Amino acid sequence: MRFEQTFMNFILQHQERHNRTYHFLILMDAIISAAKRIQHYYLTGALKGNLGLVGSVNVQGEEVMRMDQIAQEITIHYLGSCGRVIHAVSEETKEIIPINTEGGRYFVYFDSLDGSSNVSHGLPVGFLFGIAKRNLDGPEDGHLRAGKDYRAAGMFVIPTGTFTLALLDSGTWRFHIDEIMNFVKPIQVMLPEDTRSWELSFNEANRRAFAERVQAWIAEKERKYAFRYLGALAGDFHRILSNGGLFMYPAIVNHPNPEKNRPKGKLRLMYEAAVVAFICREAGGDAVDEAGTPILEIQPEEPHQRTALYVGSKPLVDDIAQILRG
Ligand code: FDP
Repeated sequence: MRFEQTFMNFILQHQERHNRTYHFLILMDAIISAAKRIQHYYLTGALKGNLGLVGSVNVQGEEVMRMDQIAQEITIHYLGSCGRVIHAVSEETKEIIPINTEGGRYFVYFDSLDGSSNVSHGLPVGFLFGIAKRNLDGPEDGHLRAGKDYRAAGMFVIPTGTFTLALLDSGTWRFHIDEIMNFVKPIQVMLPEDTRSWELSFNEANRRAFAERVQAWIAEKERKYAFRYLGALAGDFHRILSNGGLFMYPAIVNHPNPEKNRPKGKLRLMYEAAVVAFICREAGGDAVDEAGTPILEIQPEEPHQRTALYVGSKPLVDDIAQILRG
């Protein structure tokens, strides 16, 4: 019989090789448990027509909880019970969520159901998370960490069953869910250098609302690369990691209805942009914002801060960054 290496075994070996404690392993066990439970909910919900659309009512006549609220409740439960998390920042909750403020060791920034427009179709959504660590050598002030201070970042594509995890200075790894719901078979992911498979991923409907210099850059590249867009960051970024190219959600500055402009971009820095930027850097890529500033360098001023995002193969990020910096 052939047994694939499990995620837990992989992470155990990683911790032992680096002479680290098991605290991180315990935290990862909690995150994996949450992801599996969300995956189960998503699959069975699709089957029963119970995916939790706003205001919908299930077959028992009860109001259905929205899938993103379910995912949030599941995640907070596991983060709380593992005893290793000081506080969390989540897309679903306005304030920072205190969890184990005395004994906790890690900060977790997450969006446990990203890409909500795909929910009603049962199409892929993401669970994105970044992990930072408290200051163990002195007083901890609990401040929000920039992406460069994350220790790990990961994303599950649900219900596809893939899990990608980047560990600080140790690469980006991809796992697949097996028949008994274990994530197995670590494969190191590096962005391909061969430009023939590269793709551009962005919402084409927004194109004319981007800054002119961004529109001109796209016009120059469009003959060279295919466009792909699923509308869920984890799924779109998963493709870019495998095929190379660039995912972007630029600032919206030229919308015909100026009220719909988003000069700061749409995506959230702490649990979307910095997560994929961290994963991308460990896979040999890079990420910048609308000013060409590296995403991982941005110090968050508030938990739900938005940013424009350009993330992917380094030559393309360098190219657009030069234009963005003017
Ligand atoms: P959604 O609004 O459906 O939750 O930040 C959320 C996100 O999805 C990303 O997952 C996705 O990449 C992007 O927004 C899609 O936005 P558009 O629908 O504007 O393209």
